[in-house]
Amino acid sequence: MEATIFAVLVAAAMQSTYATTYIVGDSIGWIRPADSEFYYDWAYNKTFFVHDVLLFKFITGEDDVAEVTETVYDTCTTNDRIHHYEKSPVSITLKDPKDYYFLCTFSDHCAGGQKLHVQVLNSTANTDILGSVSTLVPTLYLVLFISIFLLLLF
Ligand SMILES: [Cu+2]
Repeated sequence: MEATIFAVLVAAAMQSTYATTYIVGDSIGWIRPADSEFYYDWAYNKTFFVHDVLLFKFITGEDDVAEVTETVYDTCTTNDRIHHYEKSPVSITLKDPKDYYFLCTFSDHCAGGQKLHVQVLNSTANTDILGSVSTLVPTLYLVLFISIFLLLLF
């Protein structure tokens, strides 16, 4: 029994080391924002790595998600899509270390700022200070879990 709990805790700790799920716009979700810079600001202080997940939450039929090229993102040419997702919620795993561009294809939503650009970094290349800190925190959790486990055992 303890071994099972331990395995689950370790799996949870390992998971947090390798992937983060971001709810796009946090509590605001994915809508035409009041402030056209809203999604730019939302992404600005975040560092995205390969395997992270973007979760777009919106009302199906009122908004949607299209993955597009940089040019389309800049110009809001909303009929030119790489991928198109219409049913909320939309979960997108950032599989490649590259720039991803998303927008909403409904009327003037993109022009109003309902668009998102994220730069995704290779998770094995996060050797900078920020990367070291973000992998250190889950490791501390893992050490904590192991300590609790050993306390329960003996
Ligand atoms: Cu929209």
